[in-house]
This record gives sequence, C-alpha cells and structure tokens, in this order.
Amino acid sequence: MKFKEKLKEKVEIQREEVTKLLKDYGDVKIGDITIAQVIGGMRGLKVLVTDISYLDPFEGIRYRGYTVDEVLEKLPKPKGAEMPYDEAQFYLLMTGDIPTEEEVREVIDIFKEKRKVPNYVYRVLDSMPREARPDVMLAVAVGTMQQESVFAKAYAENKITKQNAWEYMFEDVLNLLPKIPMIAAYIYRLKYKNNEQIPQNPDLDFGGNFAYMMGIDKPYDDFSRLYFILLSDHESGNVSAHTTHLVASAWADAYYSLAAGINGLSGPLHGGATQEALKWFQELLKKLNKIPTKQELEQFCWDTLNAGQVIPGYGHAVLRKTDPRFVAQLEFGEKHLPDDPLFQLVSLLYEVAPDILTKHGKAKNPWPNCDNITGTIQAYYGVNQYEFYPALFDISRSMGVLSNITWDRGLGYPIERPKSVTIEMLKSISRQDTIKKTWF
Ligand code: HAX
Repeated sequence: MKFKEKLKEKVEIQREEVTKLLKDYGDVKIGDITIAQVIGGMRGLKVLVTDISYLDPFEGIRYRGYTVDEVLEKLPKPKGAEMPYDEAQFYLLMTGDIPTEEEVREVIDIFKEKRKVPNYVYRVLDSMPREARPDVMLAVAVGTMQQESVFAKAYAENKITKQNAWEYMFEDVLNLLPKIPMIAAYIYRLKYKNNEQIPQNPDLDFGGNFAYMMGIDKPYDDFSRLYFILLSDHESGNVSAHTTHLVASAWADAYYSLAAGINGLSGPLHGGATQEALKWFQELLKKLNKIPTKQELEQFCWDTLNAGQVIPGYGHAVLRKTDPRFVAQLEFGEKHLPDDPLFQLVSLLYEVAPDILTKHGKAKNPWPNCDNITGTIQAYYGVNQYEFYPALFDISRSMGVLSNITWDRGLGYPIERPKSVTIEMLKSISRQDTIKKTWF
C-alpha cells in the first residue's frame, strides 16, 4: 500500500525530530500558567501538540498548513463535482501532502473495500429505542464494533511495541472511518424515513455515497463533501478532538477512542450549536411570520442577550474573526439557495450581530462560527431533524481525530495525565504573590 509506505516514511522522520526535541530541549519553557487559565478551562495554554491542523485566531484553520480556500482549490475532485473528495482531505490530514489523482484513487478504493458494516451493528441499531439520539446510536455502533479492533487483539497477543503501535492503529482507522457515513445514513433513514434503507452505491465516494444513501439529490453530494472537509479538524484542544486523544493516550483502540469523541462532541456549546442556531432562526421566523427587517432582527438579538442567552453560532474560544468555514458555506449558499428565507436570514444576521455582540461587550469574538449556517443549508435539502446534526459533525470530525490518534501512536506520545491542585493551594499560591488580593 503506497499510502501506508508514505505515512511510514513521514512517521519515522518525525519520530526522530520529537525524540531530539525531548532529549535536547525538553526543559525549555514555552509559557506560564495563570490561575485564570487553570480555573478558566485552560484557555490559551499550549499543552497539546499536533501538526494536522493549526487554528490561528485571526486567519482561521489551516489543515496541514493549507487554508480552507487552498484545500478546496488544490484537492482532487470527482469528475463534474464542485467539491473535492473527502478521501483527499483524509490523505492530506494523514500525510501532510496534497494527493495526486492516483494517490487519492488508492484511498477511495481502500474505503470502498472496507465500508461494509457488519450485520450485527444494524441489529443493535434496530433494537435501540426510536427516541435514542442519532449521535448516541452512532457511538453505540462504533463501540459495538470494538471487538473488530486489530490493535486490541495485537495488544492482547503481546505483539505491540512502541515502534509498531501506529501500524495497528492505522489499520483500525482504515477499517472504521469508511463505515461512519454508512452507519449515519442508516440511522437517519431508520429514524426519519420509516426505515426505508437505500443500499450503498459502489461507484460513489465517501461524501457522494453518503448523499446517495440519505436519498437526497445533487448538489447535496457536494455540500456533504464540503461540510465533511470543513469540520474535519480544528486543532487538538476542542472537546471532541481532545477527548479522542485523551482516551487513545491510555492505549485504548480507535473504536473506544472515537466513541468517546462522539460523546464529547454532543454538547450545545460544541457540536450541538448547529441545532441551536437553526432553532433560533426558525423561532424568529415563526414569531414574525416574515423575513424580519434589520431593526426587527436587531431587537430579536437584544431580546436573546437580555434573556441571558447566547446568539448561537457566534463567538469562539480561539477564533477572533469570521470563521472561514462559515464563509465557505455562505458562498455555497449564495450559489445554490440564495432565495431561501432562512439563508437570507443568516446573511442578514451576519450584517447585524457582530455590532450588537461588540456593544453587548461580553463575547471576546463577535463573529460567526461554522455552526451558524450549517443547519440552514441542511434544512434546505430536507435534513431539518435538528438532533441529527451532531451525527453529521461526527462523520466529518472522525477524519481528523482518527488521523491524530494514528500520529499519537506513531510519535510515541505518552498517556495524558495533567496535575490538578486544590482551591486552597491556589489561594496559598496567590497569597505568595506580591500583589495581595483584598479577600485574604
Ligand atoms: N452570544 C452571547 N454571549 C456570548 C456569545 C454569544 N454568541 N459568545 C460568548 N458569549 C459570552 C459568554 O457566554 C461569556 O459570558 P459570561 O462571562 O457571562 O460567562 C462571555 O461572552 C465570554 O465568553 P468568551 O470568552 O468570548 O467565549 P468562551 O471561550 O467562553 O466560549 C463559545 C466560546 C463558542 C462556547 C461561546 O462563544 C458560545 O457559547 N457561543 C455560542 C455557541 C456556539 O456557537 N458554539 C459553537 C462554537 C464552535 C464549535 O466549537 N463548534 O463545534
């Protein structure tokens, strides 16, 4: 497999670099820690390492050094498609290189060969309560397949060394990732389309086949490809990526780790924000029964803020400008659904919300993130079942987190185990500070 050979070469080079960094420069300081950071969710602390993506607060995400625009322009596309192959993005995340047509073809073939889901997974899904949330079902499906792990099997047989661990992880990743969109589409039709399933189309790629199995016509295949690329990775500190990495750091296999990451993604401040944003727009339309004027929209924003709620899909823990993943979807919407009332509302909100959030004075970032717009486009194509959105996000994020845990094993990163302190200890440290705090 040329894909694996290339990865092997890169892992070996980087492993040497990491070993040298540790040996020769291990005691070099890269930052200090404040009490505010310890209490405040570790904002801004540089305590994780990944080369797979980097989030610049002002520029947005770069995947392996490439911006969103560059990735969309440079990655190979299926014939006649507007958006690149997701398999090409996976190749980029894994190897750091833009694949040639031949290189991406190899990944497409591997994915097609491995995407058949074992029947017992469908039996488990069929037996779950219909009320179960799609992302819960997806996590259960992934957990159910853990017994297939070649990493876990090799570990039990004492075959794993620090040198070869990544190869078993890689094999698990290649077995698991292509099944994720298949399972998600199955869950969608099980829950919302009377369990009338559409078999996979062996001619189609990752995103194209997902759209096909969902039963949605073009250009939903291109929107799926785009969305899966955009959300695939966002550095290591976000909850889904960090959870997957943390669980894998104890040498759990890809199945356990991804199932944990899927659960990590679910919260309304992370993967749940897409649904909150669409709900917010729909409530507004329902209340006014028409597209609001600018003034009416401003008032609705203030009502939300004055009620102590957030404007969903605005703000970010790291970003300090408009999320380029929002812009890419906005451009898609301008081309394919410019007359859709909800889409018009998204555009209008972009004109008014940043000023309002700035005047409100709380959010450090008054600009939109990707979650503000996704639900609107999904709903336009008929995917208006809010609770399915985290599962869609999971398909995409799986590409990044599974690439990361392969590299974690490749570079021999150890189990993650930060130190905690007590509040008493923090008080005592602050007493030693020369600036005495009044409450002591
Ligand atoms: N509307 C109103 N207030 C907001 C806000 C928004 N969109 N974004 C932040 N704030 C408020 C915070 O609630 C916080 O208020 P308190 O001091 O009263 O607690 C204050 O501004 C400071 O927050 P921050 O430092 O700017 O933001 P955080 O790093 O704490 O949180 C969040 C980042 C994304 C969670 C936050 O901006 C938010 O809740 N946004 C709305 C939900 C959302 O869009 N989430 C998706 C984020 C992208 C993502 O991870 N997708 O998966």
